[in-house]
Amino acid sequence: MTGLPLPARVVPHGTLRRLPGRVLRVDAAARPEIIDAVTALAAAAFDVTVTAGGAAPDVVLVDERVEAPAPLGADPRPGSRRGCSEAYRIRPAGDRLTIAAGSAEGHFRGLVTLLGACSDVLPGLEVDDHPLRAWRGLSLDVVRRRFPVDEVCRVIDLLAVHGLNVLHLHLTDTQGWAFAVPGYAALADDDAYTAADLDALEAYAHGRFVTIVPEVDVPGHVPARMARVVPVRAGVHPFLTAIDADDPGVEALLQAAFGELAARFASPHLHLGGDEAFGASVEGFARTVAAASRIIRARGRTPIGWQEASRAGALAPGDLGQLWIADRDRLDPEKATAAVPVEFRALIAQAAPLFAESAHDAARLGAAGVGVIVSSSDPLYLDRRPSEASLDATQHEAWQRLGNPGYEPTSSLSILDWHPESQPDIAANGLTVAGIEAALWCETVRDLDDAATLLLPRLALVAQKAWGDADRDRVTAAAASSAPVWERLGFGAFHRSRDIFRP
Ligand code: TNX
Repeated sequence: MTGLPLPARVVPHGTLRRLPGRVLRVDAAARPEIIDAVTALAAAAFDVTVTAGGAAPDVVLVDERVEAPAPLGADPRPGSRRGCSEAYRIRPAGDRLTIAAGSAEGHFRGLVTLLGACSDVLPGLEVDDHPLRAWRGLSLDVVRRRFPVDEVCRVIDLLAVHGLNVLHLHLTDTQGWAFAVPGYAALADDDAYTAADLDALEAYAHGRFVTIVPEVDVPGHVPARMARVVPVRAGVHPFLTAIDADDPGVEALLQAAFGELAARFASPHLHLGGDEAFGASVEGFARTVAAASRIIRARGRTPIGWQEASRAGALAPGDLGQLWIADRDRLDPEKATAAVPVEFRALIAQAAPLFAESAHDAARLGAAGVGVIVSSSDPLYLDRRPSEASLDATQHEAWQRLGNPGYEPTSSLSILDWHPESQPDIAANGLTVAGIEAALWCETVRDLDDAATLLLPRLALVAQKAWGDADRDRVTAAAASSAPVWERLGFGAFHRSRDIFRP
């Protein structure tokens, strides 16, 4: 048995040889970038020591392109890797294994699959595998919870273990600003990531074949903090303010912020936000999203916006929109008004038309020829409580405060029954699914344990969906067997879902 995602085809052939001391010797001809990436990950996640070379390697990497269907969607990787296939093939050869792939990334994927199946013996695996989708991500809110750099690295390890390849960093929000922008010292929080921190994250992610896609969210969400350095159009509530590209200094700030992201990250895509800009006028919203898109394009990058960005009319074919508002989570103004304290009623009144408009975002994206990253709040928002959490005696207390109470809980396994292409707004508008991204919003997250409880096991199931559907019982068994890997990486507080960890 391998970990998750399960390969497209796997045939076990018994044991090939023992691996004394859990040492796996990979032939020296392998390129150093692969050995480096795998050695560190094997030690951190799999308790296996990978060494290069030796006279009788356990695994031989073969440079050979493996034929496989092209993955669906947008390629998130920086230019140098574009066109590389992640497909790989594992075969027993005598008492060792060969892994064939046409790229370092393919070899890396194959080795990770093998590590998930190794114990103190080398299994005789026959595997043929390739990802269904090119863009397989996690969006991480590092504003509501400022994860230290080493914790973000653990998240990157987790992505690499499960074959995910995008870490979308949500770097700005109402509560703060998570990175330093040169020339705007007053913007950043005290514990914001420095340029050196961002460089460290980028290098770490690159070494594990993960692309970091950074986001500065405009024109909503950010103004509370931006008011320190530029004029802000004020409202009756922090959520009802907005910045406007027409105001003095705003364009220069956008230049500096996106310029810094472009300087620190090689991602072909930069994210401009665009969601929930309740305080912006229609024109101000359009101006600001257009300015951000222009600035991103001028840096040779491609803009991504949350679905509401479609309303600015600034997204063009090849750009990406990110769908997040699931039908069942669309704001019901009557219900919401009844549920909130009086001082929030103005917010609901102002937000209601924008949420109503969200029903048309998908059609607008389709008409503009924009592909979609799918992060539908159902089932991809991991701050939704899993319904089986109510049965979880060990974590009962954590679930009292963890997760967004505004969302109806749903089963962790519901992810397995979801098909992005058949989601009504996507099917009805003939949208191209450019990728899928789970999202971890961190309003209720205090530490890495809380993050673990929300992330796992669901993120591993999302990874399976991104690589392709597989038999449900095998998927749940593989999820359960991943627990030691999560524990080693520091995610031991994962949710012990009864559907997976059967009592
Ligand atoms: C909506 S999704 C948000 C976030 C919240 C999240 C809570 C999106 C683009 N905006 O600011 O954290 O809901 O689930």
